[in-house]
Amino acid sequence: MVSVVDLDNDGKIGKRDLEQSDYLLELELREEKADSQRRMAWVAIVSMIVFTVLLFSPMISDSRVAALADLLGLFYIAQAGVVGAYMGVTAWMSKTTSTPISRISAAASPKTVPTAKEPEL
Ligand SMILES: [Ca+2]
Repeated sequence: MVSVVDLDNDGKIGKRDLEQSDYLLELELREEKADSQRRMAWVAIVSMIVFTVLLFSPMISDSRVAALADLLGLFYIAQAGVVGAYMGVTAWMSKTTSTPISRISAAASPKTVPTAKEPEL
């Protein structure tokens, strides 16, 4: 967790410190979300591989595989859908969401940041 601290080291907790810690918290949550989505995609890939190996192993009889054929088709489609959606959404989000670099450079440009005195809380 991110706590509010004097991030710009000017000796007081101001509006800017709050904004920065808000932003750090947002980044942390975004990273957590991305981690869990990546984990889900990996589980989907690994489950497809494990299921395929299991189906070809002698532990499962041919009749059982034949009986489950329809269900297995749906299983593969669903798992591949999870992986495909993960890749698509990741690519889309990297284009649409603002990156830390773009935000920092926007905040650092003199046009957007007034040089007013930081209000104290
Ligand atoms: Ca400060």
